[in-house]
Amino acid sequence: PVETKTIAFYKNQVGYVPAQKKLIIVRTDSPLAFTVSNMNNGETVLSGVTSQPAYWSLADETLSVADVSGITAEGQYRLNVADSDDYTAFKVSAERAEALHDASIKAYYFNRASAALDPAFAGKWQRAAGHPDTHIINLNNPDQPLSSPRGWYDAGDYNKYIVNSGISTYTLMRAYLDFADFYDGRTWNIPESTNAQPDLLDEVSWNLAWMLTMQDADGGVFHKLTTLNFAPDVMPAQATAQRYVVDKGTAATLNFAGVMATAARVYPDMTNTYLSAAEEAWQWATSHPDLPFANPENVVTGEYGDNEFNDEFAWAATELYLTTGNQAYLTAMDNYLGYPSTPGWSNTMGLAYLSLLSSEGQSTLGQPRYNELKARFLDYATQLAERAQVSPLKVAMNGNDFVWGSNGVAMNHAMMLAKAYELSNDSSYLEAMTGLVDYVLGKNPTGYSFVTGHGEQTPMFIHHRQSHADDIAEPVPGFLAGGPQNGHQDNCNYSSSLPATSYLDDWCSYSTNEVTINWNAPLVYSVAALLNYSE
Ligand code: G3I
Ligand code: 9MR
Repeated sequence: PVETKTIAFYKNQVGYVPAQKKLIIVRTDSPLAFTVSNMNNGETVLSGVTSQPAYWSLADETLSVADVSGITAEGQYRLNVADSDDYTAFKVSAERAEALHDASIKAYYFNRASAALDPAFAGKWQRAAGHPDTHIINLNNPDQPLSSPRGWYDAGDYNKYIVNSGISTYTLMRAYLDFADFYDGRTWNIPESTNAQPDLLDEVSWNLAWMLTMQDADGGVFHKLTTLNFAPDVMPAQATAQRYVVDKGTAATLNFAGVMATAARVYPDMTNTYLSAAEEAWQWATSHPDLPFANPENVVTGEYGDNEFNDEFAWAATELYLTTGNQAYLTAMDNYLGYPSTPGWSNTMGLAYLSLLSSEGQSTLGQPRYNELKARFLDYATQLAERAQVSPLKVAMNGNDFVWGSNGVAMNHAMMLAKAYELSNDSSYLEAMTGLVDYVLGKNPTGYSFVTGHGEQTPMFIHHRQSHADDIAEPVPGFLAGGPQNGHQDNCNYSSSLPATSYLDDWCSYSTNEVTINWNAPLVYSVAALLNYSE
């Protein structure tokens, strides 16, 4: 600790939502008096002193907090600290948060497989169609090719992985179920915007259509549709290597069952199709209850391997129970349901709780069971909220959270906190959720707002093949970069080895600067919550 760092400000660079908590982090060794003025007329609107600074080991910085929540009028403001020329400007604007929300869901349109992106919808990111996926070889049964078009590319790569697709698809349907009024009539200029269905449901349908094709005749579901090696850094239309479906497995099949059973509730016109797909998948999984996926020798693409299936059984059983009311599924759910935790591609236990505690669950579970699950859920959310309260950065992230996709972890924590707030009206959950959204939008020590195109300093060189190969300076907008973590699995040249500051805005850095559908989905959910809830 010889080095004295200068003052720095970490803030939400997109704009604070008027009704929410507003914190600006000041890097300083001692508390500072501050004033906030309205940039429109120069009037001072708030003054105060930052909190007692605290040391954050994950970034090796000493941080203090300026609470500017008292400002609720939309506008542009400037925060000045005493005895210093340093200042920061910030915005209070629901409109900017709404634009961010719409961009983060529009990102799925930009990642559609088997579709040309028309300039009317994609603007300068227009592109030719890639990956028709009408002739896919089954690696285990080459004589039986299949057609498996549409769906979203997983990430910066062009493959389609059931496990990761499933959690993303569920999360977006959850957003619809929880904020239907917000989504009814809300459009973001996609080809289906003029039809009668909400854009969110149109976008999700694109992926459900693909997922259905991944179910084999016996009910089992292929783990992924992939090339043998990752594609070179070219546009979709130029990435023409043969694609394969690879091995059926327990995780993919149960994940598929959970998604399809949920879709049966969300799309009344399609209930029979989705529900029978879900029930056939469930049957297959009960006779193959322990079949983990691992890459075959000649396949090196994303593995999404998992060998712990209780959470997938719990989630699939839950959704099937909620959709059918069938007691056999309730029994299975009781067998497998453990304690809640933050969801991720390999851990779906939290998703079961989100459904059970939402309107579907309230109307299906008896009161005693509902209350018990709710208490468990709020216990978990309380741990997250306490984590935020003791954090010098006021963010519910601890050392274990800085893994590959740490920003996705942040947004999944935020989604859990949003549900906890909905269930309890306890503002500590809402504040912790807001703090996490602020965190990915710039209230962090890297200086980045991590959503492409939204903020003052945003990722320009995401590990996203389209963005890298398209000769357009700006990356495709609305994507959440993976975020800091110090695994350095790509061996790029990082200037920090600390968990919260190991981030590189470079194509090289697929371990911190790739984007994926499963990190954007809880961002969509959380920003919707931010716009819909207020204390
Ligand atoms: O399971 C171990 C755990 O036991 C250990 O304590 C921990 C310590 O680091 O590591 C855990 O394994 C991690 C694994 O994810 C499971 O969480 C690995 O370190 C970590 O490298 C691995 O990262 C995954 C990465 O693929 C590499 O497989 C990410 O979660 C996953 O989001 C990412 O997904 C990729 C796809 O493969 C391909 N498409 C792009 C996508 C995003 O980058
Ligand atoms: O581009 C690939 C990215 O989408 C994956 O998430 C990542 C991890 O599996 O792998 C990337 O591909 C790299 C490969 O693993 C190693 N050689 C360099 C590739 C990136 O240019």
